Formats: sequence, C-alpha cells, structure tokens
Amino acid sequence: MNKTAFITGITGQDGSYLTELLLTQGYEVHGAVRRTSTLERSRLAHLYADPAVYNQRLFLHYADLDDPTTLRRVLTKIAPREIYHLAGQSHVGLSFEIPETTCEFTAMGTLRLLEILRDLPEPPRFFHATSSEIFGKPEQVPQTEATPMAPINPYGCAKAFATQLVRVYRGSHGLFAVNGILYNHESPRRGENFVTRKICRTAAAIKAGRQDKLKLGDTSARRDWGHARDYVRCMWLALQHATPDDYLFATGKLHSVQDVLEQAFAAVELDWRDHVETDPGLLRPAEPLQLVGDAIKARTVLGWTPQTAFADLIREMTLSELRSQ
Ligand code: F7E
Repeated sequence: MNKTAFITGITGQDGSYLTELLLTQGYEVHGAVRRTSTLERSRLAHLYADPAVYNQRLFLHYADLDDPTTLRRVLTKIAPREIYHLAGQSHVGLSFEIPETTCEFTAMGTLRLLEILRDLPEPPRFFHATSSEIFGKPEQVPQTEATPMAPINPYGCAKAFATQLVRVYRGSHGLFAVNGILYNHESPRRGENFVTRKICRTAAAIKAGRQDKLKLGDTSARRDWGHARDYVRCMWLALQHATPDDYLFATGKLHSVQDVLEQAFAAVELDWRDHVETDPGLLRPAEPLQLVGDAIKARTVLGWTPQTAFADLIREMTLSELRSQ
C-alpha cells in the first residue's frame, strides 16, 4: 500500500502529533509550510533533529491554502494516499476581528483543496478537521453528526461552509472525503492564546514568581475538552475505514473555564481566586452554548474512545509549563 500522507497545518498542535503517529505507522509524511519571516516549527523540532527522519521520512514543502498552484504542484509530485487538512485560522475570538482572513483560509482554502483533489488522477483520501463550532447554539445536547449546523461566529460559519462542501464533493464527485467534527482538544503543544494553555502557563509562571495576575474573559464558559493525542488517532482511523463518512469526536463531558483554573492551580498548589481577574476586553460578542458531543458513531464504527481524563490533561499541561519555567 502507498503509505504517503500530506498534512496541511503540520506545524500546529495536531499536525505535530499526527506526524508522530503516522511515522510510527510507517508512513512517509509530507507537510505544507508557509513561507513567512517567522517560522513557528518548534513542535516538530525533535523530528527535524533526527537525521533518520527529517528529509528521509518527513518532508516539508512551501505551499499554502491561498496559493493553489503550489499546492497542486506538490500534490501532483508526491501523489499521497491520504491528505489531512488541519490548517486554517482557528481562534474563535480572533475570527470576530479578522473574519475575511478566517473565511479566506478556513472556508475558501478548503474549497481550493477539494478542487485540486478532483483533478488528480488518483484522488487521495481526504480528512477535513472541522469543529464543534459549526453547531453554535445547537438544538440538541449532546450533539451528533446529524445535529443541524447553527454557527454563531465567523469561524463557525467558515467551518460550516467547508464542512458542507466536503459532503458535496463526497456525494457529487465521489471523493473519499471525511469530516471529523472535533470538539476542543488540548495539550502542552496548544497555542498560547487558547484558554487551557493560557491558564496552565500562567499558573506555572505565578508559581515561579514571574507573574502575579491572570486576566480572563468568561470563566463560566463550558467546553468538551479532550487530549489532542487522542484526536489525531481518530483522524487516522477515519481514513482507514472502507467508506468515507462524517464522524464526531468528543469526550461527552462538559467542564467550565473555572474547572480548568481549579485543576491547574491545584497542580501548583495555589488558589486561583488570589490571582484571576476578569478583563471585559476578553469577553466575546457571542458564546456558544452546551457544545458537548456524543461520539457513539466513532466508538462503534471506528473503535475510537478518548483515553485522557480532563483532570489528567490539565495536570499534564501545567506540569509541562512548570518544567519550562
Ligand atoms: O476558548 C473562554 C472563551 O479560545 C474556550 C479552537 O480550537 O475549540 C477552540 O475554540 C472558552 C471560550 O477555544 C479566555 O470565551 C475565557 O468560551 O480556548 P478557546 P474555543 O473558542 O472553544 C474549537 C472546537 C475550535 O474549533 C477552535 O478552533 O474559554 N475564555 N477567557 C477564554 N478564551 C481565550 N482564548 N482566552 C481567554 O482569556
């Protein structure tokens, strides 16, 4: 079997865990990287440093979602069996500030990629990392793959557009195209402007005496948080199945931002109440409600279950931050 995979967003949290997983499965992994002046590749640093991996089984290509010619050239050359499409502007709060950029990359970027796949002589299997944000204020709690989309922010709208297009290209053009509806997933490699990493990082900095206050938005907001390592496994499983479909990946458990605070500050033996302040500037114009998923289809069809409990996730993230103080 051709074990060549191509990843958009390879330098991100999920891209790095997925690369590790695919390398252990014997894949040759190719990734698209943006040609920018500041290169954020720290999550792959351990793999670059390995001469048996970098440029042997892991290859990076300059290509981007707003430059379809480069993507087409790379995909034609490497002819991957599988594509994992993880790239895009993924910060919900920021999507209110930069809605056009968000839609350009997250919505139109996905369409461009689907159009390229259609033209390839042997279209690869395609995984689209979509989001619980497509549900916004959902009619059903918990959500399933059949819950109607009702996004309430520019990011959710862009993801809803891309999700529906994946369904269209599967149905009308016969592509092996899969939507993975991913609920929040975190790790020590999470971007620093997402709430779990921000809290764990600051709790460790306070413990180390380098900071005293932590400013947050809505601490009553609730999410279904899992570990990113578990979520890249389901991406791979979804592309190994005989037929393409949509799957929802979630833990089924809701926790509040306050729960994250409690776990993180407990891990460094501090009381979060002594350090947390509300910053109205961090409140969002709209907050989704009750985004919690029922992953029964992923469990029964793909045999996927998340392995990491919420408390263990936050503890792992906080202890990792402590080590880097
Ligand atoms: O916010 C609240 C904030 O930015 C979580 C992305 O991966 O998951 C992620 O989106 C909650 C929200 O993630 C702060 O208002 C309070 O209610 O960590 P977050 P998100 O918006 O849920 C979904 C599934 C995706 O697809 C996205 O790509 O925490 N919150 N205070 C805060 N959030 C941030 N970032 N910073 C705060 O200071």
